[in-house]
Amino acid sequence: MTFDACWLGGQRLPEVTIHASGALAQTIRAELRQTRRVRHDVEVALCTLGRLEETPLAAWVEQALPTDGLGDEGFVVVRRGNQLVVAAEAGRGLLYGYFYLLRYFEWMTGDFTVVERPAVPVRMLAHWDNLVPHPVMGAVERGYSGGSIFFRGGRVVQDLTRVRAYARLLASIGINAVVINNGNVHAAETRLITDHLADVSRMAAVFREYGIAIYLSVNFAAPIELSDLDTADPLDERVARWWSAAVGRVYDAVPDLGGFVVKADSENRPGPAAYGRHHADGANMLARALAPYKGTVYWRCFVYDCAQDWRDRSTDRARAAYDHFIPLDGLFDDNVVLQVKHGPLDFQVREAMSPLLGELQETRFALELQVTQEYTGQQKDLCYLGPWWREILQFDTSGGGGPTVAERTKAIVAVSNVGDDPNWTGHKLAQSNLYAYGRLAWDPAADPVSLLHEWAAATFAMDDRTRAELVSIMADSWRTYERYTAPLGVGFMVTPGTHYGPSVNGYEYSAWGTYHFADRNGVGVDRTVATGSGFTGQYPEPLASRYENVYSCPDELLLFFHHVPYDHVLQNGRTVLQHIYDTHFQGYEEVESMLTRWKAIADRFDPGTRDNITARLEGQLKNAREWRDQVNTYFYRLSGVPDASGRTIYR
Ligand code: GCW
Repeated sequence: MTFDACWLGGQRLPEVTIHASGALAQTIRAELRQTRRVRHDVEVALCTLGRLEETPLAAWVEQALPTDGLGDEGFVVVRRGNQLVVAAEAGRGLLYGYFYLLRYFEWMTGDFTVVERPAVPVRMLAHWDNLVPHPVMGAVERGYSGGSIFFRGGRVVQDLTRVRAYARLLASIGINAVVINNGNVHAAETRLITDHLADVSRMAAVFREYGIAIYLSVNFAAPIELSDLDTADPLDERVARWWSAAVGRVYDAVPDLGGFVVKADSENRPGPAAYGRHHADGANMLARALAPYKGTVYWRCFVYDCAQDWRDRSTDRARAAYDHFIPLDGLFDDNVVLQVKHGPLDFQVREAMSPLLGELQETRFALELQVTQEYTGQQKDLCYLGPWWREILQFDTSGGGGPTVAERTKAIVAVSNVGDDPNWTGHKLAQSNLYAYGRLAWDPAADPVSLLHEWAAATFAMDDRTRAELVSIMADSWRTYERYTAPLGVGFMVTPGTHYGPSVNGYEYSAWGTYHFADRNGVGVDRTVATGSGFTGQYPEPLASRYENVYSCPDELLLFFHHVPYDHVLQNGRTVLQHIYDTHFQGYEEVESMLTRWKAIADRFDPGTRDNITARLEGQLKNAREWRDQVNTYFYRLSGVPDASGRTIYR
C-alpha cells in the first residue's frame, strides 16, 4: 500500500529527550524513531509538568504557564540559548507540542516563548463512509477521493496501516475526534454497534494512540431493526432499556468512545417525530444511555421538509432548523450537543450564517463545516476553503461587538474529504483544505494564507518563490469558484443528485426547497419579514434589519435574502445582471490564469503531483466555461439585456 505522506514527509529534528510516561509519550517516542535527524546545536526536551525539574528551563516554563493552566491539550515551548523545552500538563498536550516542534523547528531561531491552547475542546472530522457501498452514494457519500480508508468488503479493513497514518496526520493538525461512519446509517451500518464491535475496537485503538476519540453514527430505528421491538419511541421504557444495553456493550468494546452522532427526522431518516415526540425527547433518551460512560450525543440540526411542493411559498427551508430547535432550547441534557451546519441551507459556496449559531442560549452546540467539496468543485476544481471557514468562525453573531461563532461553539465538526486514493484527497491541492480545517479549528484566528504557506512548505520541497507562486494561485480560489457558479448567494444551481457542474433550473421545481425564482424581471429568494418568508426575523438586531433592508444587505448575500429586479444597483455600483455577467467572465479568466501560472511552475514538482494538478485544473477550466456560459445565457435569455462590455454571451 503506497500513499502520500502529505505534510508529514520531509521534516527533520535534532536529538530529543522525553521526560514523560504514559501511552501518548510512547507514541511520541515511536514518532521520534521514525523522524529524520538533523545535526543541530540545540538540545530539545519534551516533558510533562510533573517532571519539569528534569529539564534545564524549568523556571522559564513555570513563568510562562497561564494562570488558568494549560489544560489537557495545551503546551508551552520555550527556547533559551541552545536549550529548547516543550512542556505540557498531559499526554495530548505533549503530542500537540511535538507536532508543533516538527512543523516549525526549521524556523525556530533566537529565544522565544510560545503558549498554545486550542480554542474549542472538540475538533472533529466526520466521515460519511459506508460499511457497505451504497448503490447510489457509493463507499463514501459525497466522497471524491476513492473508497473508504476504514471499510472494505463490508468489514473494517484488516490492515490498519493507513488508518494509523491518517490518525497521525490528524493529530498533527490538532484533530481529536473522528466519526467513522456516515450519518445516513443504512442496514449494514446499523450493525456497527453490535456485530462489528471487535473491529470497531481495533480501529479505536489506533486512533487512541494519537489522542483521537472515535464516534459512531447510529440509526434511531436500531431497536426495531435489531430486536423484536416494534417501536423506537424514545419515551417507551423498553426502547430506553434496549439502548442502555446496547451502549453498555459498545463501551465494553471501546471504553473511551466519544459517543453517538444522530441524523434523525432528516432527509427520510427515522426519528422521534414518528411517535409524536420532539428532538429533545430523542436526544435525551440516547444521552441518558451514554451518560454513565461520559459519552455525548451529537444531534444534527439539519432538519427540514425534503418533500416540499415548489408551489408552496409559505415553506422556507432556510427557516427550518431554527423553527425546529429554538423552541426546544433548554430542554436538552448536558451531554447533548446540537450540531449546526454553518449555513441555513446546505454547505453552499456562500450562504448567510445559521441564526442558530447566535441564538441557541441554553444548549451546547457544534459548528458543522464541509471539507469534502460537495458543492465547491468536488476536488476536481481547486477551491481553497480556508478563507470561507475563517469568515464563518469569526462571524459576529450579535452583529457588532458580540461573541463570534468560534467563541460560542463548543465543538467544531467537518465532513472529511479523505478516501483511499493514493494522495488521500483526489486533487493533491485539496490536502490543503484538510490541513487548514484542523489548524483553524485549533486557532480560528489563524490567517488562511499563512496556513497555505505553512502547508505548502511542509508538503513540497521547493524554493520560496515557487511556494509563493503556488500559494498565490490557490489563495483566492474559493472566491474564484464563487464567481463562476451561482451568483450573489442564491445557491443550488448545481446538477441535481451529483451536485457538480451547472444546471440553473435543476432544483427549481424539486422537492428539496432550493429555489432561485428567476423570471424575466428579476431573481432571488424573498426571505424578508415584510414581504417574504420572514427568515430575516430569526436574527437579532442589528443583523435582522441589515439583512431585511435591500440596501444594507451585503451584496454577496443579496439573492439569498431578496428577490430583486435585474437592474437593481448593488452596493458595488453595478446592476445585479451586469454583476452576474462580470463575475462569470472574471471567474473563468481567473481559472485560465491559474492554469497558465501553474503550468509555468509545474515542472518543479514530482511527475505525479504535476500531472494530477495539471489535469484537474484543465478539467476546472472546462467546468468554469460551462458555468459561465450556462449562467450568462440563462439570464440573458430571460432578461434580454446584453452585456454592457459586449462580451460573448451565447443566445
Ligand atoms: O449536503 C447533504 C448531502 C447528503 C448528506 C446530507 C447531510 C449525509 O447532499 O449527501 O447526507 O447533506 O448532511 O446529512
